[in-house]
Amino acid sequence: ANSQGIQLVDLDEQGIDRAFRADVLAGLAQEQKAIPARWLYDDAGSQLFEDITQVPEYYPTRAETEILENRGEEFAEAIGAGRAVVEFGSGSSVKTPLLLKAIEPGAYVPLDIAGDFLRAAAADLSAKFPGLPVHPVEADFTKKVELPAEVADMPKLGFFPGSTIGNMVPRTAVDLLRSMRETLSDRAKLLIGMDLIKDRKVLEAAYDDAAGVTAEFNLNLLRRINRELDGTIPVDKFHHEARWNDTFARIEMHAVADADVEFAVAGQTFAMQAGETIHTENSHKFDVRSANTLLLAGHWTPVARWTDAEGRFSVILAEA
Ligand code: AVI
Repeated sequence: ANSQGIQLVDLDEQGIDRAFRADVLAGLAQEQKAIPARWLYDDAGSQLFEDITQVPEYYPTRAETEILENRGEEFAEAIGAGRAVVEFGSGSSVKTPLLLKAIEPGAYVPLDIAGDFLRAAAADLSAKFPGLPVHPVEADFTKKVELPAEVADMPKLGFFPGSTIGNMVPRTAVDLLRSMRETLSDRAKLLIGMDLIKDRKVLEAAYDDAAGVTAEFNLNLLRRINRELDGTIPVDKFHHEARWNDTFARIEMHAVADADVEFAVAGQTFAMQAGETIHTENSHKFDVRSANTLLLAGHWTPVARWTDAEGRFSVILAEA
């Protein structure tokens, strides 16, 4: 199974990321080859994801932004003022200000594993909201995080936009939601973005745009393996595929071999037959019930829900 965990970087004597190597070697040894999606996001991959959010077929970013832009008054009423907003993952430059503008927060606490993104996001927000106390925390939020003493007495609002929860298989998603619940403690609320099940053609197009940006994003993982793990994967003999898996209600990204290929990675050899794939990402989609069930399993009670005008994406408010 593919999942998106987070770990601090641990380099060996050659400067190779041990966790990356272990995940890739284990994933390529499986019958259905699979590499955890978190490895898509090196510098090139992160930039390509930013580019994806701009392609016409990829609606989630625009749909969620529309909700955050238009429903500010309802957020303010449902959430209340004075909460410490704890954002899981470095704040995107657009979405976070929309929320902070709407709800009169008591403080802003961005959590991220990557210090650079974190400091940039914190500086950005401080400039936009001069009176707002900002307390960045560099941490792995898949586990309980100790929040700064300054926000100890404030009720918290967790913020997890983007439907990133959908990139995890349900058991990993449930673990994360429970960790968030622990981090945010009693009286907490959680505002979370969850993308919705829809026509499979729309979904498949969103993950296979005509300009080929998502294809580039996917195949960049193979290039990264070649760069960082001394790999010889013939990337030009692979193509990108976005598949709807109806059983698990998810889009899957695969890198499909166009011919029989052999290659080496970190000293080990692998063979694939034409048509065989490396599974590189899951993006689960939800309906009202599956979203609610996931939240409840994660120790959160859903209390309000908003969608964009076209009903493509949901933002859900839940209580501890
Ligand atoms: C980051 N995540 C929510 C994106 C998604 O829609 O699952 C990643 C992505 N993969 C391909 N396109 C976008």
